[in-house]
Amino acid sequence: MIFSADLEFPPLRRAIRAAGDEGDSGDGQGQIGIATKTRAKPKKPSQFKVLMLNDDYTPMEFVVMVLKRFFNMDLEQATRVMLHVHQRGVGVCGIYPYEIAETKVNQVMDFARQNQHPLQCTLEKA
Ligand code: TYC
Repeated sequence: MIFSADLEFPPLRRAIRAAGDEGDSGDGQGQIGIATKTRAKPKKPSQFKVLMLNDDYTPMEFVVMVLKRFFNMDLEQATRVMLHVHQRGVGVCGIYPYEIAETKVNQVMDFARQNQHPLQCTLEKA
């Protein structure tokens, strides 16, 4: 069974389409059907963690700048998160609905690339 909330998550939507599962309208165009089932208990839109990964080359100051710029942290918060990532390998920058989390990841990756730093950022279901 596919609930409409599942279709808010683009990778799952793509997987359902690729699998030709029950979402397929059967017109052979790879189109998915409209989710018509309703939940007795509607779910909140699912949330995604934006994760920052450590590396050996990105300057600490750059990571702090990224956290301030894209995650609206102050200097103290940004420094704490940066040091956590530096010491533990990975850390949470924030938790958002999928589209916002994806936008943040793209903004960070673009900004790092423009500045020739290997900084990596990803998302994970909360
Ligand atoms: N490990 C980096 C250094 O020593 C700093 C760093 C911290 C890099 C956090 C990435 O997500 C990161 N310069």
